[in-house]
Amino acid sequence: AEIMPHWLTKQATLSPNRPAIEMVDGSVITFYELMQQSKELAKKIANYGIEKGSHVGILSNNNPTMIRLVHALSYLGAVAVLLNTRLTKEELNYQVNDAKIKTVISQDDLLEKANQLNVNQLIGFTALERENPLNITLVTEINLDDPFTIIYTSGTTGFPKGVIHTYGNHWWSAIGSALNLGLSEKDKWLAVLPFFHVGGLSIFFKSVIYGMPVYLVEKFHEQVVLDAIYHHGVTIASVVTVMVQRIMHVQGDRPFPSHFRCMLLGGGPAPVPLLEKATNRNIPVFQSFGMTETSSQIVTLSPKDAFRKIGSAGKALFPAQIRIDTGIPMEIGEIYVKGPMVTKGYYNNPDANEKSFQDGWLSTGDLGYLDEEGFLYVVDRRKDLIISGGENIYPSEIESVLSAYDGIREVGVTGKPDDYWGQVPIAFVVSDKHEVSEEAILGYAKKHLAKYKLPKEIHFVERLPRNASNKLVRNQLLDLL
Ligand code: S0N
Ligand code: AMP
Ligand code: MG
Ligand code: MG
Repeated sequence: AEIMPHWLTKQATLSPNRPAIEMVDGSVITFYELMQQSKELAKKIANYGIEKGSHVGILSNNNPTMIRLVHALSYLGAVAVLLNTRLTKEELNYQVNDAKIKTVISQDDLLEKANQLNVNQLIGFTALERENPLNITLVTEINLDDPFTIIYTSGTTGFPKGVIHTYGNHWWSAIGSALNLGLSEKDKWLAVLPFFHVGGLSIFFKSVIYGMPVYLVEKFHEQVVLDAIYHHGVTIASVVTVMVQRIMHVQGDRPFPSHFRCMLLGGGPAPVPLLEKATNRNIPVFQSFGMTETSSQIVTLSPKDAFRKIGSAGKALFPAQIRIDTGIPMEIGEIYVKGPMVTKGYYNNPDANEKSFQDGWLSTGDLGYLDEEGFLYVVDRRKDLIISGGENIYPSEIESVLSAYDGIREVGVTGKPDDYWGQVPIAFVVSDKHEVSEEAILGYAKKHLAKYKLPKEIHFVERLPRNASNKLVRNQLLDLL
């Protein structure tokens, strides 16, 4: 086992007075304060019987307490299961049950939703703060093989899978990123992506490992991001495509200050016209390919290659490898990845683990090719996956909800290109005997599905495209329009 000192404790001794977290209201938390606050919180959480190996659900939108909580759980050796706050109680309960979560800690504003979860203990942030700290011994060393976080990612079958990240996965993700992007004394990383996804969360592990301040934004707003870049010294920002579009729209012709050196773009495909516009405007967009399973970026394209290789996601980070199953340059095949930032597996899911790993390589399900110089081009996503504004949706999740609705005989869902979100889900319905209305279907669906998964259009059709074995052919659905 590989043992190292607890990251936050270490950084608090190396750079106690350096800002760890800066907030929009001007307040600052230093590394020493972050350590003290996280340890204090750990001792309060210990009142609830949380100990090494416990799975604790966190239901929170972006805020500093959420980050203290993740560090606090590491001081107990417990595992943080990050829950997507956009999900319905039904979707959350699937994850709560699957991850065997007994305790959820929730932001006060989300307690109404959290109250509907099947857990033994529900603790609000304020209630937790009011506890007396227990006098217990906290973790001083990290074992890189131990699990640290679990984040669910949607699966083809319609059921999400819990991706386990060890400390080692996060460590190597942070190291691989620094070896690729470089690291400067002046760096300050903008955290505006949701922290319940790995792209947002990983920024805070980079922060403690590098000794780098994070500028924490609780809710995405174009102007707040622009202010952070122009006036608060942000040098790197992690974003998804819709954020870049919205930022560029409000930015207008003003060039970015020269200290802003990297806009790390991930979470889905980037339209080539957007990349061209960014290149022409000197906006330092680094395209990347990554997934929950790879603990954030695993392939990245630097702006120096951006023009020459427009549309490519770049090359594998130093500790990582990519391979296309055909093995032939320019030939499209499935993308395989390997490296110490890649998850060792899904929680409690031997079937998925069996299917996804071959000789240490993770099969991504995505299709792409490598050019002669080894640059990756992603050409198509894993089976039927729809990505709307960086949130993933599988048609089967929507189909199984809608097909249970009285009056719907058959349903097929697919992604439709959308200028704003990239893609949105739309549904094709063969209705049963009596008439069903779009309103009624949506009213029903929203009880079961997160808002971003609700079909943006419902088309009533006579029949669905099916193949010889009567299987739905989703990629022919758009032809019905
Ligand atoms: C784009 C965001 C910010 C939009 O949310 P916004 O504007 O805050 O909306 P709300 O005010 O909450 O709601 C307004 C209405 O919009 C609907 N809505 C919200 N989001 C979506 C959506 N995605 N699709 C469709 N509809 C949406 C709301 O429902 C509401 O509707 P009404 O008005 O009807 O009530 C937000 O969506 C967002 O934050 N997206 C990003 C999610 C994300 O983080 N994705 C990445 C996940 N992947 C990874 O983490 C792995 C890759 C990775 O690590 C990475 C990714 C990016 C960058 C870097 C990295 C890296 O490698 O480090
Ligand atoms: P998630 O685990 O939710 O972050 O989703 C990861 C998925 O997003 C990948 O499996 C791809 O399907 C897609 N994706 C990520 N990066 C890119 C990219 N550069 N181009 C196309 N698709 C991408
Ligand atoms: Mg995604
Ligand atoms: Mg998802």
